[in-house]
Amino acid sequence: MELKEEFIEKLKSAKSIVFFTGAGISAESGIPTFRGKDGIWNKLKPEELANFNAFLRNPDMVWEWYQYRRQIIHDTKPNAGHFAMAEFEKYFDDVTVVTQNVDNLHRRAGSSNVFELHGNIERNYCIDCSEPYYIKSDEESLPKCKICGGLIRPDVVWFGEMLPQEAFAKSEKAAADSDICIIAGTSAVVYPAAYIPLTARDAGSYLVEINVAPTEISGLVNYSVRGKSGEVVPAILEAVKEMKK
Ligand code: BJW
Ligand code: ZN
Repeated sequence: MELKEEFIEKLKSAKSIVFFTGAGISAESGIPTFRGKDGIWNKLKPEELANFNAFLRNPDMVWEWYQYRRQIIHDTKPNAGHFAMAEFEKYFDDVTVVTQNVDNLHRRAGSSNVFELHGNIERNYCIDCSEPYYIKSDEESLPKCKICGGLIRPDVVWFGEMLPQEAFAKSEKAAADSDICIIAGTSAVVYPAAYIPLTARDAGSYLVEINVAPTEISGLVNYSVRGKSGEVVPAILEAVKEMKK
């Protein structure tokens, strides 16, 4: 794959790389995206599932939806895009993955510096006393807290909820300090997460977008690559290996 010469030059001098990822990076692992052609929200409404009031109105339905998604995630593996991002750590001083995904696939692929802005579907906690709760299987029906009897919810960030503040602050810093910010597989419409690449850009970082379709951010990046992240990220890694020989 032919990469833009300007990007190759940036890669040669870069010390710090930030990957900002979304659901599209996991699409090739078989996990559906939210929006777009095959997005789950073409069929299900986010406001009926991804907010706290929806959970209170119908906790069993929301829980069942998360259990269904956990099953898909457990049965899948990271793909070439996740693995290639993890391998960047061999070639650059600072590599940070800032992800909106809750699927844990970056860590499973070996990335060591991962900030999860929208939580992690493998964790749960009590809505009343915040006690963490570990589910035994993807089939378990909605559990109650052993301490206070409260409802157990997934540890993900729903609409109207705050993002984990420390992870967000560290992501902003990594973005501001980065030489290159690679935005992969996100529609970049959900805020405040979508501020991360903008923070990088304002601080002078070189922005590269990898997506199968144009997005909100395409007009703002230095280099837009149309393609699957599972193919484009490994191609960039190959170029890096070549130049570091
Ligand atoms: C491929 C590919 C391949 C496919 N290769 N590419 C400012 C302006 C407007 C609105 C707001 C604003 N600030 C806040 C808001 C409100 C709201 C928001 O952003 N709404 C907009 C949608 C309008 N934000 C919030 O509510 C946030 N909280 C907040 O603001 O709190 C404020 C507050 C203040 C004070 C007190 C309290 C609160 C929280 C947002 C939480 C988002 N949560 C979700 C669900 C997580 C749990 C779960 O998984 O169930 O996070 S929503 C969903 O969208 C999920 C994702 O992480 C997120 C982003 O989606 P993503 O990853 O970009 O996926 P897609 O599907 O959109 O895109 C996939 C892309 O991949 C596409 O572009 C494809 O083309 C591409 N693709 N295959 C490469 N192989
Ligand atoms: Zn409790």
